[in-house]
Amino acid sequence: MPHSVPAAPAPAVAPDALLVEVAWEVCNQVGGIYTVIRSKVPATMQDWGDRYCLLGPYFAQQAQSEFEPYTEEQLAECTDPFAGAVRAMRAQGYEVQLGIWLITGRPRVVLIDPFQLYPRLDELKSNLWEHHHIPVPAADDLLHQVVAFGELTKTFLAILAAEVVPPQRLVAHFHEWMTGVAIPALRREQVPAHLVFTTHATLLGRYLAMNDPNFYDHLMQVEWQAEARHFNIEPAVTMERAAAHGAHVFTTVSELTVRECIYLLDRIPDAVLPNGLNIERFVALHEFQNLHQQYKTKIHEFVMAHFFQSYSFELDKTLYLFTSGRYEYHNKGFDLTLEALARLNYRLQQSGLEINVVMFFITKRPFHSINPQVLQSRAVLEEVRETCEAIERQVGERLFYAAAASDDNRLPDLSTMVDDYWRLRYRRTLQSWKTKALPPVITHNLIDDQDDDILNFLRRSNLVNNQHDRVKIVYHPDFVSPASPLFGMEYGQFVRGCHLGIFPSYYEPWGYTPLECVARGVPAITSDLSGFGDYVMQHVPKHEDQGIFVVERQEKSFEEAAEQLTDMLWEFVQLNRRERIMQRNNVESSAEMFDWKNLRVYYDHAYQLALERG
Ligand code: G6P
Ligand code: 1S3
Repeated sequence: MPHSVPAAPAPAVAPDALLVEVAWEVCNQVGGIYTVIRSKVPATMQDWGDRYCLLGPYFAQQAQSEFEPYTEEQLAECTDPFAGAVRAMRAQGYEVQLGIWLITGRPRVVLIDPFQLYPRLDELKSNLWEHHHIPVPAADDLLHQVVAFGELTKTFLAILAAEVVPPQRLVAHFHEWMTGVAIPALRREQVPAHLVFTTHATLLGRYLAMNDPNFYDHLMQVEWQAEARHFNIEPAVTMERAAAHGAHVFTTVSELTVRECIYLLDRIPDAVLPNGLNIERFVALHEFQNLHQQYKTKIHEFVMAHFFQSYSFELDKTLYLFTSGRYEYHNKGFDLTLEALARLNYRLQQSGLEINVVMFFITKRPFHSINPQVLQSRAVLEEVRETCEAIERQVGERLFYAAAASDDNRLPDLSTMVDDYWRLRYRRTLQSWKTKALPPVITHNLIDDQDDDILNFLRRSNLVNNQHDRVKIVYHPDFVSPASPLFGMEYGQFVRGCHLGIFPSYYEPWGYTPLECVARGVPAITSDLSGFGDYVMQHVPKHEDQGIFVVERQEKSFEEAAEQLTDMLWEFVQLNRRERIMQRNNVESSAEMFDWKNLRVYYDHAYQLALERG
């Protein structure tokens, strides 16, 4: 049975309130915040409907595919305050667009081009310094866009607030420092809006975690300004701090990030807003299991092309494991995953268990091209398939004729039914395909092959796809997409085709990747240093029975965590098919507790608090 969400029932958020959610990733996919905003829309619209609007920067190329602007007539006819504010802002000479974000829920969005304020950058930057002590250097384009967009956001909200007729009130919710820079100015100018600021990861926390192996032990002693200067991120960190301090309600995404906020931003968050997904479940349970089988078959095709050129193994006894995410070797726990895989390889070799594991690393690294050998192998395997299909057709037709014409009912020798042409072509194609070289551990030619941490680990530990290795590696330094000639599928389809996702992060404010597995009925490993894992530990009793496994890294050494992860993998590979199917059923049924329909309540609590405070 799915667990219920451990939150109090949603308070009725003031029905007279308007809500504007401001994020850099509205109609502009950069990373995890896009997923938060986009997936939350249907649940938010359900309650806020016409009282809800999103606000983001206008970047023509990104907006092109996701944004449908209102025509002049539509804008003129619209009677709500958002349209009123857009018209008023246009009347002041600004370029600002109102339209629909073409995603599930079809919310209204206002997009504003930051570049229009570039002529005023000097003035805006000197105001930021004078009023809020935020330094902005001369040549940093992202900071310039942020500063310009901050000013435009402030202008829009000030106009909108003026349109709001009491008792109607305005809540503005800002995500991340890039939009939060508007907050101090809104407070200074006493714009009557109730301000919520959410940080999804502190900037300094991310840098420190990447560079200090004992980040969590040292967190309490960090001198934020000295460290921010050290990493050359003082302006952005100052903006983040100003937003955190200026908001009526300050929030973050997990208990783990709360600690960072306290020590690096010097404000205790008022609330934690965990991330959810828009969980869409099939009416028939077997439907998602069928999809697993369907996409696993596509992964089989990749695996045959990649490995069988050198040697073969039984696909029916092969498990597909994967990890994915931004290339942060230590933060994302790639180091721990590799260590555990090497140990698993050894255990499998010793055990006599017949299972093989293929482990995929899906991440993004600069590369020259796909390795031509990998592409070539895929192409030749296609030719093998075509040859087999031609032979199948020929044998089929001849067998049919022979069957009809025969006067006994014995099956004729099928091999006599294949022409020499096809026999020769069959042999030649296979001959040209087979090789003695080992299957490459990486699918692309990296620009920096020598210093790549994943490759260096594989070389050091000789985990290089030897025939006797029971754990094989495929490092794919690019996103999986339907356009990719190797996989030719959506990331979500790839996830469905796999058996287990491995995400034992060292630093992860929330971490969507394991949740994306759970939503598709694929079991996942996370860690107690990821917001999601920490949430699961606290709120989901017996989560292992639901196929969600949490590696303990908070109190444990790397060595201990590696052994625990190895044990988890070892147990997983020993499950039989029936057990895996049952486990997937449990995983899928537990996904519901992470649906925004349940988790949105945390946001509403925060808005209620902002209305009480502002
Ligand atoms: C799904 C399908 C089954 C298939 C199974 C394979 O459950 O509905 O027909 O046998 O997947 O599971 P496995 O864990 O071996 O990939
Ligand atoms: C952040 O994105 P990231 O991958 O840079 O925000 C995400 C959404 O809240 C969160 O899931 C992730 O852990 C953070 O790191």
